[in-house]
Amino acid sequence: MKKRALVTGVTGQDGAYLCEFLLSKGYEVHGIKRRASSFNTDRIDHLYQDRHEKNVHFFLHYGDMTDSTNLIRIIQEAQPDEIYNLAAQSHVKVSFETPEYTANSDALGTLRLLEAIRILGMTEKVKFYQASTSELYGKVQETPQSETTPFYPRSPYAAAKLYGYWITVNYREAYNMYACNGILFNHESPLRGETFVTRKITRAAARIKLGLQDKLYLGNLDAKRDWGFAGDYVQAMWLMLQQETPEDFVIATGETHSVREFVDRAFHELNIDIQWQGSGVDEKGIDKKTGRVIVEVDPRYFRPTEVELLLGNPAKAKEKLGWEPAMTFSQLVKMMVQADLESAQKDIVVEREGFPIRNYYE
Ligand code: NDP
Ligand code: GDR
Repeated sequence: MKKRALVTGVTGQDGAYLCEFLLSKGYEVHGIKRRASSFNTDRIDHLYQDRHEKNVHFFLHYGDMTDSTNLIRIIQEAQPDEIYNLAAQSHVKVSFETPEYTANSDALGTLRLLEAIRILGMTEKVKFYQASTSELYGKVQETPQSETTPFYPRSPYAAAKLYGYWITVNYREAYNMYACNGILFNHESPLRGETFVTRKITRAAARIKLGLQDKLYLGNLDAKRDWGFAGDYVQAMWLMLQQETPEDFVIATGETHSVREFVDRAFHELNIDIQWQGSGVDEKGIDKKTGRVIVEVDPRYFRPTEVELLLGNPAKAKEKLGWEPAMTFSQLVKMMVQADLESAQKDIVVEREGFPIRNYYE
């Protein structure tokens, strides 16, 4: 019998990489996608199979983390062996603007899934993965951060994810469920949402190089993150559900870099070297060759409370899961810049043919 997996957040970055990985392992994969007024499946279109074909292994269901009855029905229909809860309002800055919705989908959404499993009497059959996050560490208590580092959330997103973390632990202890938290540090890819800082930088660098954009506006350049590759990280999610006993794991690279360093590296890939001038809100990045200001700070992107430094210790994952990141920081930046360069080149062709291109950036 094929193993069955249900993935929430299937249309997101991790959903796409995880589904591809599970399908390559021979799983039947069910994904939950939200109804939208236009197609929202760009990242998984290559996996799509028409239900009228034979041997279909990939199924999409309409659903939402705020709708319990819908989640119960989908789990009942799909009869999964493994559930990966990736769905979330995942943007930290946006969570300050939509705190209640973020709590509803990220915190209560996790509870709804766990309760659905319990209501359906599937606590012994289903293994559950919760997409927990390094944002839980928030205000620095110690570095590197490990499974035993205390949490101190610094945003409505992180506070909602803290609930998701503990309710997963609670259902494991109360009902003997196989439920795990993957405490994943930032992971990126060419599929990363365009408003997260890495993708915003690589997209802007490519567009500035090709003359489609003048300037890149950023917030806190001093923030430091432990950035890995999403394709490596989804493998760790799966490994967590293949162990004898359910446990929580930190997944990280063990290296940290500032936003400024990411900017330097991304532009350098395109033969643009940056000279930094000024400090704080007056800091500017100047193209050494042309003297043009190409990066500016806009305080609009500052957060009311910031997470200054994330650096993970993935030793437990290495020891117990045999997991290690395969892609280095510089390979990741290069891969993202190349993908955005190709996409900007396509935009130029489209524009040349008289069609408008998307100039939106936040
Ligand atoms: P994305 O933002 O790319 O994807 C989020 C997914 O959740 C999308 O498919 C989105 O649908 C869906 N979603 C949002 N709200 C709802 C809802 N109410 N009901 C159903 N689906 C919903 O995130 P990532 O792929 O980057 O991250 C996956 C998970 O891992 C998230 O939970 C995130 O918080 C967490 N995480 C991510 C890290 C990272 O660095 N990427 C690090 C640690 C944790 P739609 O496409 O329609 O918007
Ligand atoms: P993060 O990712 O908040 O770590 O959450 P993001 O890329 O949004 O920010 C990283 C750091 O960069 C700083 N920054 C900016 N961020 C954005 N988005 N836009 C800017 O213009 C900008 N300028 C500076 C931020 O202040 C921050 O310090 C991501 C999400 O995927 C979460 O869902 C996940 O849980 C964590 O990673 C781990």
